Amino acid sequence: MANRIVIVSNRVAPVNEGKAAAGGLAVAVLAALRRSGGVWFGWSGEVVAAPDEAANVTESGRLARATVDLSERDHEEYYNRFANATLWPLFHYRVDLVNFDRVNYAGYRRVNRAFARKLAGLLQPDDLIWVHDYHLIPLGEELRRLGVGNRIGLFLHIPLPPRELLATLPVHKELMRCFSHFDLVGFQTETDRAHLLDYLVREAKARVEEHEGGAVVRAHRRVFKVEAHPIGIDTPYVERSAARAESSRDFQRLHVSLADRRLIIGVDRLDYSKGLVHRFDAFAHFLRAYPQHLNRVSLMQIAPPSRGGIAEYSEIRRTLETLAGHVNGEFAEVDWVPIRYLNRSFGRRTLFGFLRQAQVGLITPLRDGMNLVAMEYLASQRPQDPGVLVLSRFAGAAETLPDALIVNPYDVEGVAKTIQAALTMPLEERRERWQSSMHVLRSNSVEAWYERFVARLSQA
Ligand code: ADQ
Repeated sequence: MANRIVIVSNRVAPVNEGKAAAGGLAVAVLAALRRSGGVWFGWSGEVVAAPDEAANVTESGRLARATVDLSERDHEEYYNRFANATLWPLFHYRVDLVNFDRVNYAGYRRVNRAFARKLAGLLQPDDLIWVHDYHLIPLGEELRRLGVGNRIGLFLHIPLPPRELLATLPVHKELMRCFSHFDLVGFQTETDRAHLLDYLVREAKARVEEHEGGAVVRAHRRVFKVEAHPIGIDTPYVERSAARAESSRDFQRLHVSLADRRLIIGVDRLDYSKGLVHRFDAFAHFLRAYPQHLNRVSLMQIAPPSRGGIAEYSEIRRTLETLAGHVNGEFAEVDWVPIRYLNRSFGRRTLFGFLRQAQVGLITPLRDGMNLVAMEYLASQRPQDPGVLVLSRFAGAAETLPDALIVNPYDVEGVAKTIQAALTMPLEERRERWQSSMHVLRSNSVEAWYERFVARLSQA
């Protein structure tokens, strides 16, 4: 019989996900857990005065959701400060934005310890435990301390930077040692995988043996595997939804408002890692360099605000508002604005319908673990007349989608030139590039990714 799977992530998706607002990951995890039976453990999303000592477990069929609340202080130190204002910028190569403080690190460790304690009581001996992301890097070590001998895997959804950047973190040795307590550590790309190996070899005297599909590492008296497992999307679902969206009211509203003008689209959480300032600059440069597109092309940037409690996020929001205002002030005409900037979320189908109408998907993060929107853009296209993906070389997706037009987001002139190339690309070339990218997306769906990781973990 297959082992029971225990997924651990910072947030447990609400049960109603799988419908309109859900991300592909939540849908894939829920579907797989329902099939194999399993537990999804993590934060409920609630901040309370005194969190309960035990997890709150609700079962539906073979799937159990086990959630814990956080105290105000935990939420601030673990989530806002150490995870999102220390590890997030550091792992996205933004050493300049890191604000290290030992109090927050202690809070991060304390919450990981509490998660381990509350999870341990729910475990059965054969469970496969799969931990997700940077919030929970110490969880493996904390579970081992409690005597948990199960197989435990970690998948990092965000990048891992090179050793010299990691070493700027005062507690890098302690933090990085945590990786060795997992049996399998998975990354989005070969680049991230190589960064961990290089770090461990040079800082922890690790011995590494390369095998097909990954490395076996000996470090800190432990043996574990380090592999690249790029995530995918639910490709057929996105294709279907985008096609169905054509009859929706939002789709028609956008279509009518464009009035035969062409559309470039960007969709990102409002985050400094997504390269939005450079993107707006590049678009302004494009309008100056190719004035034939004035009043002919708009950029629609959808960017719902995230992490409002962190100063850098309010700052990037202000910067972008000012910048969009400048660009629109310089170029707008009575019947046209160059940048349509929307700070809000949309249902997934609506979003895919918007992506379908854009001749160019402009996805130019300065650093990104993978970037699912790049894939969703491709899967949303009309097969007979697909648009062109312009993709940052610094998104993990660039490793899996070489047939996109790959750009350096810091090179605003280069990006402007590539937008022009995308808008003027002949149909035949667009189709060829799109088909070969779709081949990749169809063969690496989010289900395939999930099954592959679980299979590798069960062999680890
Ligand atoms: P994110 O940084 O959140 O994910 P991304 O991969 O682009 O980035 O995923 C965002 C998801 O949210 C997409 O599915 C997108 O459709 C959806 N979304 C974004 N804006 C939306 C809006 N306005 N309305 C509705 N939906 C919206 C992290 C890492 C990534 C990695 C993923 C998965 O930072 O690099 O690809 O995890 O591993």
